[in-house]
Amino acid sequence: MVSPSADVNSSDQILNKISAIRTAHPGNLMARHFNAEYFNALDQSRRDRLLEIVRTGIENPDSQMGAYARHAGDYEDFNPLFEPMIRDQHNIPHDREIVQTHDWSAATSTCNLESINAALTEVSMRVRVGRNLADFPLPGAMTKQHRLDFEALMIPAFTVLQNDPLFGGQYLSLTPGSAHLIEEDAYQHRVAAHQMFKNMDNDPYLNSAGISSDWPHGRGMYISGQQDFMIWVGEEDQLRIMTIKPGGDLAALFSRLHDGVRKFADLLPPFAQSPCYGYVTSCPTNLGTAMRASLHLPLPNLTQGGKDLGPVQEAASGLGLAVRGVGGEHSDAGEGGVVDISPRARLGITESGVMQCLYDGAAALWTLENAG
Ligand code: DAR
Repeated sequence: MVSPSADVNSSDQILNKISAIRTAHPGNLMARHFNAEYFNALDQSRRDRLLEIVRTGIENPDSQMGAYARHAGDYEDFNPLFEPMIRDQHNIPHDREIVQTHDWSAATSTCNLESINAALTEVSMRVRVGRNLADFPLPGAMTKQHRLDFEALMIPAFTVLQNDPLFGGQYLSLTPGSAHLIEEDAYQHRVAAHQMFKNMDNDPYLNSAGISSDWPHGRGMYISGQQDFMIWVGEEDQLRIMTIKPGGDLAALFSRLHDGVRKFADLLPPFAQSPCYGYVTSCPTNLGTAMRASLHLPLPNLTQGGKDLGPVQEAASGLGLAVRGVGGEHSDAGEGGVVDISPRARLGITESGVMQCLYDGAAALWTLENAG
């Protein structure tokens, strides 16, 4: 891509490229909402900053969002770029104020998949939140030293967790030379077990955004002894805090995450939060609660035995759900048509609302699956 600090002609080249992407890839929300007049009115310094934010969506035209924030203030500094994209992604109409409130209270209620069907007792369930410290740049703009300093800042907090009766565990670092270094074979085993994140160097979207730079320095994972509570360090957000377990009791899963997030947050400096966008994350898709809650549901009829996700994605969209394969983004359905379903909205909805949307969506898809 043309280097940011180029002259007006290269700006025209960039604008023409974005216009071509808008036509060829209508799902690229950055290209869909990019405003040439707004861009041309910026001074060179802010044009350069903005072009780094959207570099991923230009270099990867098939992007869903096509932009990652690089500093917590980017969402306010470049709101004319971000707001239309955020409203589109989170389905927030222009006449509704964007405001984020937090409510985990339903996590103390009953929300058990067994109420949908007695067979749903060993469902793979996962819920995670992204968090970034206000004192550091977001991962796309972190230097190698930032990444090492951030990881070093987490170690004392992990030491406290290790001695906690409910969250005791260990920290496994990928940083060469770390006292907590995990060997390559053990790391690959943890990736295969869906506990640790994959080598970020293999993700072109993250590469373009600088989020995967200096891999694997400053990356690692804290995992509880029960293997059901994990904290990723240095992935797409500085922190991804998650609970994962088979079962059906969604409320218990959420409640454990809430307890873990509060306990860990009390050990750290403040998280980056936006007045209207809630918890600040690298990707606009994760703003607000910064929560992704998902479960794996066997839907062999709706997916033609896992061969075609199209029909179930269409049905799920009407329920406010996204559907993907069981191996993460851009993956295929698992054996027997098992798919990963999760609420799309994360902003303008509370944590309890996310859990309820997931439960109600799973019930509706289960009914559709078994209607024939
Ligand atoms: N691949 C990027 C991000 C899409 C949403 N998923 C995240 N944030 N992991 C894209 O714009 O397609």
